Amino acid sequence: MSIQDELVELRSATLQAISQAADSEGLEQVRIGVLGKNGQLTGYLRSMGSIPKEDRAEVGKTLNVIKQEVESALESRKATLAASELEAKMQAGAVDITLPGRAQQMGTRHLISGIIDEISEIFHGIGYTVESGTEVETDYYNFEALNTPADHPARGMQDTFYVIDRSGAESAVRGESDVLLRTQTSGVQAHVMENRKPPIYMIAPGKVYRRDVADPSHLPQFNQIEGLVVDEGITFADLKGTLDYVCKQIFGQDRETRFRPHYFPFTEPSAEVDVSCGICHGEGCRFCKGTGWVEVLGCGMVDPNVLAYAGIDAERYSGFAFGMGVERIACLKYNVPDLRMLLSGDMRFLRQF
Ligand code: 2U9
Repeated sequence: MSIQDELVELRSATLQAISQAADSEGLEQVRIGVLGKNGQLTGYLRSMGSIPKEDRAEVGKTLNVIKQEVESALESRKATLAASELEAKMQAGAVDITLPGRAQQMGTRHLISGIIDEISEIFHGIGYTVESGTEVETDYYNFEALNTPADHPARGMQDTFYVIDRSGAESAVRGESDVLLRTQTSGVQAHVMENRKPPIYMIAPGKVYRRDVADPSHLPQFNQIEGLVVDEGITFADLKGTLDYVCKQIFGQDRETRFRPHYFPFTEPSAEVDVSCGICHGEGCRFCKGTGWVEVLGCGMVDPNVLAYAGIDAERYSGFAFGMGVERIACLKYNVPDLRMLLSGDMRFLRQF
């Protein structure tokens, strides 16, 4: 085969490969194979010196014509492929601006916030102030000032999360740190007693933390509303009258209350308060485990030691305190069987309230 025939064959094979290249990448491979450093056409151009002198001009002319043809075919195929690739890309990322937008779901106030507001309103109505404090507290205000020293057995009932101080990490291993996530809001009352003179009529709503595993009746983080009254002449009758009134406001006027003796380190005497079951009205059913009563809060007369810790004259003043779990109150009020449902974030559940 003469060199001219070889070139004619190379020309038609190259132009066919160019027209058949499926994408820019394939086209680039064709270009490299023909015009690249080691390309076929480049090879012929390089070997011009070895072509007999009499044929050189003719072969050179053919090579130049083929080179120009190939270059212009490459250019035009490149433009065609680029346009179709851009089109495909635009199709893939296309946004249909005629589609209706996604409506933003309106949020609602969470049931727990609703109950906190409702109970705060009830206490506000009988002259109580609503106080708040920090969720991180010192061991002193969370336990010690509430008559619960380090070796007190009641500490075990309320194990918590200790906050590690990075600057003194070795001494702040669990149990040695004296900074913790509060297990009760009681520190707020202790701070108020230290900073304000009686009469004190206050509640402290807020988040508390305990080293508990979540189950239908426990959460490692929940909300409490605790209350404290310190004044002259406060008796257990004041405690009973106040909490009976508040329970009726929360659950309904038809609900009875009963006070069962109990133990808390910070109050003496102490009691747990039950309200008559809202399902069976005291008859006994599955909801109240056949007793006719459901437990709603704890309370007691403030231990004189606790008053003394805060610098209050326990001879002159007496007081009562109480505490309730807001999630528990919410579940009792709305017959929710599992505390964890309140944290599920399921809008179908939360919108009901
Ligand atoms: C001071 C003095 C006394 C707070 C009190 C309770 C009773 C109580 C629990 C109910 C369910 C907490 O959410 S719960 O786990 N609380 O029963 N709390 S008296 O007494 C205080 C607080 C502060 C200075």
